[in-house]
Amino acid sequence: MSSLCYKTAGESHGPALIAIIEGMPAGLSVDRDLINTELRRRQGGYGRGGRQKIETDTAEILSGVRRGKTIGSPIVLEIVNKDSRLDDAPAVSRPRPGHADLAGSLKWLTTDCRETLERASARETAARVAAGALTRSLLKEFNIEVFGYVLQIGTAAARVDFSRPMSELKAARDSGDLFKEWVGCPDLAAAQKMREAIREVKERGDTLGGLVEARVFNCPPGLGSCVQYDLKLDGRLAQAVMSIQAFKSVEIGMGKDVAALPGSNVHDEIGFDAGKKNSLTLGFTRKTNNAGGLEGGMTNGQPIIVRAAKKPISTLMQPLESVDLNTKEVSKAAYERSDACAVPAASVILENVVAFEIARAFVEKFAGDSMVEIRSNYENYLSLARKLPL
Ligand code: EPS
Repeated sequence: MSSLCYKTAGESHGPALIAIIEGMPAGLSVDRDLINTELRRRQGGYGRGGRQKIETDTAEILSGVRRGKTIGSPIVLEIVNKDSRLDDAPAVSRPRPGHADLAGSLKWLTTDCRETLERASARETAARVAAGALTRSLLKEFNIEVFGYVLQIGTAAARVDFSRPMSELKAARDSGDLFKEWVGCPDLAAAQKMREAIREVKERGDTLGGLVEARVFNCPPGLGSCVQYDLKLDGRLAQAVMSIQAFKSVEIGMGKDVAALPGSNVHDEIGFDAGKKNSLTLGFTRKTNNAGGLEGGMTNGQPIIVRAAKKPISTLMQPLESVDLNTKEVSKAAYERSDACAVPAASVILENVVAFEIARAFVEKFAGDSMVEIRSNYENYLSLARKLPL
């Protein structure tokens, strides 16, 4: 049995985007509507450009699923591009500062940035969202919930009370027309300020970034490992999240704020409540969750908290200074149709990228070829953990 992993393929204006997922256990009912709902959410958000009016992203399942259930073989998901014109797309010789244009042209020894930008484009995240959303069918079987949202756009910042019921938080986060006003923030007053901030930059022909956060609830302890650097779940999450197009930082829990505080204000004191022994915390209580659910690269039964910063989109309507790669003359960077702000979409991407990494660690810990085997290993582990000391 291979470990759970995926690759994507496809160019922004090629015929399709593809995700190939390996290592999904057999016998999992695949919720295709869930995948398509996530793809639709990724397309939305106030500040998106013209491309999303052309595309209606849906995933076709080309392999690995029979009668709605996985059969253990590789799963191929295909998202067809309606705006498919790769061979006809014009050459781009004036690299956009901040885009992959210049670095890619130097790497592949070309003066046509198109060769790089088509694959570097954030359109690829549709395939990543599809792969992540597929694993949510597995996570749902174990009641694991991932909630992604927008924490900040420009300087407009949200305050979110996570003691509110998840259904309320979701309803608030998802309020507003997906393609007109949605910003993906459950703090409605902050959401209004975010919309204003986006409108303002858009009018100036500029772009805006922000902060997105994902929280994972009902994750059992023991996922990830401290024994090797590449098994640490915080490290894996950081790699997966940092690789999302335009992301510039990743934090777990309290993140960079740990640097300024003494240990007594950072670490989460441990208690025990026998009445909670049957929960996923196994009865261990924490007064705070500054660690963001991960200690030593392993889950500790508390919610996992991952936060990331996305830079403003690098395609500007009022382009920055650049150099023509053919003439070496200074000139304004190229302008391609683009978004003024894609932070709401980034929260959906983060949510599903995090989901994939949690599912990967879950399948590793409770390894089995079928869902029946995985469930049995999961239940057996929890029953042993509740009996500690053995
Ligand atoms: C992108 C450029 C734009 C964005 C694209 C990312 O594409 P186009 O050139 O076709 O207008 O819309 O994002 C998506 C297409 C998407 O689905 O998220 C870029 O250069 O990164």
